[in-house]
Amino acid sequence: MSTITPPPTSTFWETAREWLHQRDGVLSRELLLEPSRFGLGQLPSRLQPDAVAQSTCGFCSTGCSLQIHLKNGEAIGLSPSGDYPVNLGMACPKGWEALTVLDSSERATVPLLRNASGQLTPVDWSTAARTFVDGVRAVQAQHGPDSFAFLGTGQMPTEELAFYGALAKFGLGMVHGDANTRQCMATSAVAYKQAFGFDAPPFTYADFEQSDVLIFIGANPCIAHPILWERVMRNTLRPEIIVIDPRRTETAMQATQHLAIQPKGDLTLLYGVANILIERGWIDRDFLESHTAGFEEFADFVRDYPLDRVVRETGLTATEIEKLVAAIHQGKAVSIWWTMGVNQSYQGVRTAQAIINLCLMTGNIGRPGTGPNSITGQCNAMGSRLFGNTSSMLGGRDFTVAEHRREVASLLKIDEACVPSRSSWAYPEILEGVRRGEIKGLWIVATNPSHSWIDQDGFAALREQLDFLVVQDMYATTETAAIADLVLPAAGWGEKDGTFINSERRIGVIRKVKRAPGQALADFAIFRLLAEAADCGAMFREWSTPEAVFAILQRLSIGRPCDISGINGYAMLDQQGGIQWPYPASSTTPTTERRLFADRRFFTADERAKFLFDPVRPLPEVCDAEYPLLLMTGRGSVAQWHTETRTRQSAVLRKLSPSGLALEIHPADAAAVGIEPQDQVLVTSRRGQITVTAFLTETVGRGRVFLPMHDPRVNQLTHAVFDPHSRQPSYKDCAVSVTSADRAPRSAGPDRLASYPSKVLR
Ligand SMILES: Nc1nc2c(c(=O)[nH]1)N[C@H]1C(S)=C(S)[C@@H](COP(=O)(O)OP(=O)(O)OC[C@H]3O[C@@H](n4cnc5c(=O)[nH]c(N)nc54)[C@H](O)[C@@H]3O)O[C@H]1N2
Ligand SMILES: Nc1nc2c(c(=O)[nH]1)N[C@H]1C(S)=C(S)[C@@H](COP(=O)(O)OP(=O)(O)OC[C@H]3O[C@@H](n4cnc5c(=O)[nH]c(N)nc54)[C@H](O)[C@@H]3O)O[C@H]1N2
Ligand code: SF4
Ligand SMILES: [Mo]
Repeated sequence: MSTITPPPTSTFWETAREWLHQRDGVLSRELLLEPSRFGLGQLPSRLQPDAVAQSTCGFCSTGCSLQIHLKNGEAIGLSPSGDYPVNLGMACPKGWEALTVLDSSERATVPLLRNASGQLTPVDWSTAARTFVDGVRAVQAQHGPDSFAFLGTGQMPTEELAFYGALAKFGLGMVHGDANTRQCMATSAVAYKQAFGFDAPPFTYADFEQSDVLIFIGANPCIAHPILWERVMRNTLRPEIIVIDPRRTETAMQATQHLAIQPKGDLTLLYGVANILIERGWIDRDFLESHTAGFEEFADFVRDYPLDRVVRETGLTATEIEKLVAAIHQGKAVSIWWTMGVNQSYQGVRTAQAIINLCLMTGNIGRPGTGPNSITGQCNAMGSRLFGNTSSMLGGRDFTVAEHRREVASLLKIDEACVPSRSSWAYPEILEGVRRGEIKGLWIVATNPSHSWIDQDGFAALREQLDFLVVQDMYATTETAAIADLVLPAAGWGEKDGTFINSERRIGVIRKVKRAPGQALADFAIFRLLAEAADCGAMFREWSTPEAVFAILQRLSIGRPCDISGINGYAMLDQQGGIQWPYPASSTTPTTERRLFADRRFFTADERAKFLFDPVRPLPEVCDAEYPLLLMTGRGSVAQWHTETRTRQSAVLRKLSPSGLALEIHPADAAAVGIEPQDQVLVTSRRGQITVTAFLTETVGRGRVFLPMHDPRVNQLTHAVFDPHSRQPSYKDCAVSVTSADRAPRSAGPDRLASYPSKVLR
């Protein structure tokens, strides 16, 4: 029997508990589509709200709007907004639980400083701020101004991200800073930037309903973006839905075609498909000639990818490939959607561009239901890409361009000398800098790399190299907070104001509907405090509230592709159900849905989209007799969020999650080494060894295994290899062996620091 204790705030919990008993924890579509049948969103009469606030969900990039029911200004429950153009009255379990996860004994409620005996002990905010500034200054004085770096996130409001990046670089003189979006969206950002001249995902969610052929590559939206999948289910065109994924995922099971491709076979497949389309003349010549560059070279190049090679290298049959080609040719509106199966790869950028190339060749761009469409991951990944001030400067500018530095300095009324003229190192380069002893201090905000970074033991070893590690998080118990010198307690979603930008470029407002616990402060307030302590408060005088910063960002966006100067404050965002960028001052009537490139003009100098390509590379770690299986990692269930600092706080989400860590392995591969269902097995890679439960399933395919990323041990196995253009980690392809835990020898484990050097393929 379940032991869920329903929080006293809404009837949802009673209902959910009942439902969980009946359904044994399986997510049901009815819950999403007909919440009222389950009594969701209805509060007991004693708790009737006296007001309602709209707030965009703080988990995934879908950007659902939630109605927060308030009593005396405090949240007492929530329900999905019915009239918001994104979720149309639906929310997944994480959204329903967004308030619950805030109440937890694991919250960071007071600043913590490591004392002489190595214990993290409470200090007041003024001591914390002084320690922070002294620590940064001491490292910079001893090792040079570049020796303190910062690592941020796609999970804070845009206003906070901009403040973080501006304070770190312009106020504190840091040069190197990156965000956890490197783990996630860097590939798409670079692919779009190179091909279109700007990091510009072109689609709008209505495209899910307007396509007659939808292709999902390396994406499992049933688990990772369930409300977007519901949008697909609303498509009335009887669409062809094609899923390209080595595993027969929840999404693949609902598709009309599933191509169970060999891991990392995508680039070969996409080149092969392009080759056939070109050979048969199934291309849009007019579009190619007027609006693109580099097609002829591309057509020459893909001749190296004939059908027999593609069959050999992808594990797919000629019939499967032909069927895919025919679907693309026959479709009136073909859209291709991708996420981490593409992005997290040593050749991710070229794979994403191979998708872009296919859409350009066939004229599937700028029209309803089309597009090469990268779905983002975290709630504000897009905000971090445009305004994070890390690898690109505010508004998608370039630190190395003098004119861009002048613009930003003059718009912010700061001395141009404060703006670094060098680009930042990317995340893996910053960690390489730590290994080499060039980076001696790190300020980590709203990310938990001790769990999530690739080759995590390598990351742990780097800790010893740092003089000063500051972690700013909602929870004091994260694996990264546990190794910090200073922990700054932060308010989370629901406890502060700001805006997020979702996958379809829609800017939505988040609202403070609860007080943060103890002395925790909004990251915004922390940045203001630290700016004052560092004597650069004057630089940020105008950055007084999130909405004031939104106005600054609007100013910074003028004339950029992401121009949002026409938005009239948060009130207009609320009234319109969010607004997609661009929305320049010249726009007068906001429309609910807008896509890019309807005018076929791209952001490159000649306004043409570029064909970009490179030969396919072999897997960096090939399976051999010692490590015969390829390990893929990814999302495990709809109820688990990354390192689970947030989702594990909810009894309902815990109940909806699998208990323990299970390895998906094909029954034939299991039988070959004598493994039975539910056996304890050792999974060993060249970097580490962990014990997990075997889950025998044919869905994973022969020769490969899968582990969900939500357990901190999984990244002890992964292999630190990166895409050369985006520097994104290749999380889904390392060689492992699987043996029975009773019989196999345990590995002693390598010397972590010696083995760390990251392998960026050139
Ligand atoms: N419940 C839940 N939802 C989430 C998140 C979460 O943690 N939990 N995280 C959010 C974030 S930040 C992100 S980035 C998204 C991620 O969303 P997704 O990208 O959909 O999730 P993943 O499971 O990482 O990877 C997707 C699929 O890639 C497949 N794959 C692996 N290797 C290959 C390959 O070589 N080729 C192909 N074609 N496919 C491959 C895997 O089998 C997997 O099914 O989810 C977001 N939504
Ligand atoms: N093996 C493997 N590893 C992976 C992946 C994979 O597929 N396989 N996926 C990668 C991807 S796509 C991603 S996006 C990353 C995610 O990796 P992480 O970013 O490390 O994961 P989260 O658990 O989301 O960590 C976010 C942290 O921010 C805190 N937080 C939340 N809101 C706030 C806030 O408003 N302020 C502050 N200060 N803190 C806040 C949370 O408590 C949490 O500790 O993992 C990557 N790692
Ligand atoms: S789909 Fe994403 S944005 Fe929507 S409720 Fe779930 S976690 Fe929140
Ligand atoms: Mo992500």
